[in-house]
Amino acid sequence: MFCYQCEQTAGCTGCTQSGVCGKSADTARLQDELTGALIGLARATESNPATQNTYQTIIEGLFTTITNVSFDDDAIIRQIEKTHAAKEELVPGCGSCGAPCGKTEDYDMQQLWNDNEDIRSLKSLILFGLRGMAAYAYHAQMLGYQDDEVNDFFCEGLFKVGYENTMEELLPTVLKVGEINLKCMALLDKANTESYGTPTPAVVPLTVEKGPFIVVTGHDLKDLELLLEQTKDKGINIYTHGEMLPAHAYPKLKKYPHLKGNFGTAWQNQQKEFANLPAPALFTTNCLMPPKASYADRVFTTEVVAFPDTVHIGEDKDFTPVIEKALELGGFAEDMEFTGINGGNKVQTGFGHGTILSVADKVVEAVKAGDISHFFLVAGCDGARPGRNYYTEFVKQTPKDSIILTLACGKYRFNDLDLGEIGGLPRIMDMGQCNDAYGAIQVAVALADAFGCGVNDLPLSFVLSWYEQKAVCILLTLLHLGIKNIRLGPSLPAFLSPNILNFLVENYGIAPITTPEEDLKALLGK
Ligand code: FSO
Ligand code: SF4
Repeated sequence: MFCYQCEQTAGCTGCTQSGVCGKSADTARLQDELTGALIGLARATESNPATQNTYQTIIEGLFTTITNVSFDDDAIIRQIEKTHAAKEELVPGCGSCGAPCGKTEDYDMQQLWNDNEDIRSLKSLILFGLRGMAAYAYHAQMLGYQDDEVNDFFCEGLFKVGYENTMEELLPTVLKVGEINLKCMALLDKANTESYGTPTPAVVPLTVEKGPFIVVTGHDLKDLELLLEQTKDKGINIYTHGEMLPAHAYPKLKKYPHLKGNFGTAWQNQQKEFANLPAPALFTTNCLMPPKASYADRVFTTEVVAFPDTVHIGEDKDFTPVIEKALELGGFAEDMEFTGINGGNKVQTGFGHGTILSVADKVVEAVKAGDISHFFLVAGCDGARPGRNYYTEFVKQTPKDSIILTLACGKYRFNDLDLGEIGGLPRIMDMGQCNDAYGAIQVAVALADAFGCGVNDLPLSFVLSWYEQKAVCILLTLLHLGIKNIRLGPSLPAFLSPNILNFLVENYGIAPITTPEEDLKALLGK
């Protein structure tokens, strides 16, 4: 096997025996096969118009191959079959053609992994970016939102991964992933806010009340809504986990009185946090770690998330098995007070672009009056590798007159800290899930407009943490927008070849994180 798509890849170069994430060599091979089939399907759309089924199959297939989504070989095989069927729908009889033209065959991913390192690097950026973007497109689709340009670009991008071999073509496509991902995140933002209302600030307790409960993790708000509906008046409380925390800010979700609070921290702590939990956990997306035997019977998956021998909730979205498990386990006998990693007993969320921009005048005034000296976007994924406490220390050391905007699961490193307020706004503001990077971009652009300058001229620094492929598409969006001097950690992606890394350093000033002290000094220009 060969896989180097995430931050925890073996030896910082690539997993070759089995995945650090728990993915087996067989699963990795099947995921390559699936990707090769998707490239074949994308190629078939060159001369045959794609259908709704084509797009859906591509989006699902790409999402399936993201880190910590599917460990289930049977499910991946079904996805490969579905991809072949989608191609058959486009070009009937193609598979049994006596004079194969070679234009619709599955692509062999070994060609990519064994390619020249710069070509491989650019193609990896495109492929991994497309995988991340597919997750966002999938969530939007679940709420009934689609965009033709986004859908078509999945085909275009996959085609280039398979069949384009010049740096001149691949480099602009890398940036185009960022451009289209911005549209995709805008689509999901629209889908989320039109479906559930504009997020407003919410204080979320970390206490779990006595009695039966269900923990919901992942990014899919539709799944949470359906579960809230199905558990109404059943004496079961619902707690968010990981990337589901921002759900508490959406008016149409927080109206459910049994959506009580948040349990646990970021994904990499799940094996510890779920071990003794008297409740089931529902995974709506990544990041799923292989469940330990001690709690495997309490893990439920849905959508493309899958693990062998755990109960999967299918398209009918009948959560009865999860509900029955919650009632059977019964929850805690007494209220349990949990804390975040810094000892805080509550967290805040809901500072999306709607909220921040509604007080934009106040923010601009505070900057002009010298009450706010700097903004930091400290955002991205959490992970298991040592060194990620950099982000906790960084936030703790930021000047008292600075604001920290955050999003995605990396915030659990510091979101229970109380760093005080500036002009009635908390110094740490959680903008939402990783896809809400769209909101952070809106805020940055609005501030730049208000000050009559470019985003790079604002007193705003990007300090990002990455783990999996959604972080790749977001990074490409920031590059597409011309954002410079991003600090990236905890380590740089293994799929950046030295030449491609040089290109990013020279053109965008991307730099690896060092120490909080050094980076703060550099970013504040001291
Ligand atoms: Fe985290 Fe996992 Fe949102 Fe990712 S839970 S690591 S970037 O899936 O998607 O932030
Ligand atoms: Fe390794 Fe990450 Fe790939 Fe898993 S997803 S096999 S940990 S590189």
